[in-house]
Amino acid sequence: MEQTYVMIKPDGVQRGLIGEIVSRIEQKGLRIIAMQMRMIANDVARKHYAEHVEKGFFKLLIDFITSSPVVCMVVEGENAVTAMRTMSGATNPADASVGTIRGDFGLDVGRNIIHTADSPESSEREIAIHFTGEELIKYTRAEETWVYE
Ligand code: DAT
Ligand code: MG
Repeated sequence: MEQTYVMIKPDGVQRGLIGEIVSRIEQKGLRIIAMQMRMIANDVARKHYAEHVEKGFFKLLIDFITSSPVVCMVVEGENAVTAMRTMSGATNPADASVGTIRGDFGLDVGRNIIHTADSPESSEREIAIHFTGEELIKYTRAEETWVYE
């Protein structure tokens, strides 16, 4: 089982998409093993987006992600990283396929609703930034024998 870090961004929360997004994750068969609404502190945001520090959009990105509550999650399942990236869609909602979260609900790259880690290594790094080990809850969902062969 793989774990991935997922975050409903301020626009997703403000637009009332928490339920829709959580519902899609549940319906996919993935297991949410940690979830909390938070205000992201500036230093946490800078750590989270460290790979983009040199980009022209970095300041806007940090201002945006710290502007309003986000919902932080750890999601577990077989190939969870790829599954969540596929469900989220392309970075720019203009390029994201219909049926993806960004494709269905977004229009602007700076308001793309959801963050999902881009690799198992990024996942591990991001989970450690946002959660402690004790906050990750070990359990199985009753339906999992009907999700996995
Ligand atoms: P992703 O969120 O798909 O992993 P990323 O890591 O390349 O994409 O970028 C992180 C976020 O930064 C992205 O979700 C939205 C913002 N961003 C990326 N490229 C941008 C651009 N060209 N202009 C403005 N914001 C951008
Ligand atoms: Mg990224």
